[in-house]
Amino acid sequence: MDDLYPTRGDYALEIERADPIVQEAIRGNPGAELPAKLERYAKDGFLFLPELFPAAETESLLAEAERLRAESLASPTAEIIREGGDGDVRSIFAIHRTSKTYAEITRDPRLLDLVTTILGDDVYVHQSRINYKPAFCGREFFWHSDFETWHAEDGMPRMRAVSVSISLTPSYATNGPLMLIPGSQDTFVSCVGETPEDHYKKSLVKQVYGTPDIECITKMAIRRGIKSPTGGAGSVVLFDCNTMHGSNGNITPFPRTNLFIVYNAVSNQLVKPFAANKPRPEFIAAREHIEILPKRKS
Ligand code: 6CS
Ligand code: FE
Repeated sequence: MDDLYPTRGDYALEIERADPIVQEAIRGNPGAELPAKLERYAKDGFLFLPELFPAAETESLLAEAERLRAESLASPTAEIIREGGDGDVRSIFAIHRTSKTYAEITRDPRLLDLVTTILGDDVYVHQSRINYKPAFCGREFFWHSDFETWHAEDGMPRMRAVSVSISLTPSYATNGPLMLIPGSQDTFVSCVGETPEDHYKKSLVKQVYGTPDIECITKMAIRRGIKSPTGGAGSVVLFDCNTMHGSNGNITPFPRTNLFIVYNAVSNQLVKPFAANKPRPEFIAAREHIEILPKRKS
């Protein structure tokens, strides 16, 4: 298969995106006006939906995250990523497969309607995780494009995936909320350096390979700015797989917990990794467990 987005070589390249951000059928149809929300998504590479989920629902989603955290400390599995290897729980993966509550939320029409409209295809869950960023000691996520990693290490061919981040706690400017560079989704920035063996064991704690060089991030941030949506628990950020993003650590007394679901177009299923020796495990990147999610009957 052609590699439209070469990465992890000796030089940093900037490649113009070859894939639509919002499906051609909507964008290319001059008669149909792109709904304002999707217009914004296409332009910025993300969309903020304040308090999409009401408090009662968000509380039960947060309770489930706390239950999984306690359970994971009692019986550790590969799906659990801890700070520094044995510290606080940083992330738990594949939660749509281990939790009934989260399996249901991945099928929620409030998310699926938007995602399937954006991608113009049936979708399945490529990755799911909870990111805990505990009070006082939550660590940062350095700048990256998710697609760069998914392409290089998982073999995702094209930019046809959407990430959904649901805040289970309020996001303040101070507790390490998601930061995004609007418009960055239009350019693929390749990353320098060959992927090490079993890279995920380190990258999920602290990512070094698969992050663009700082000159490039500086240039992008000066030109385009940095946005950081904040709001109550239950708020959602929908973002394109190539939007440059990251987040600061959390030294406040207020934890920042979020549920992260990645939807991929079924036509964009994984092939061999484009820049790694072997694919990452199924709990990080779905290859066999492909369940097409039901669209709402209209
Ligand atoms: O590895 C992944 O799939 C995701 N996690 C990290 C820390 N970086 C790339 C991507 O967002
Ligand atoms: Fe990311």
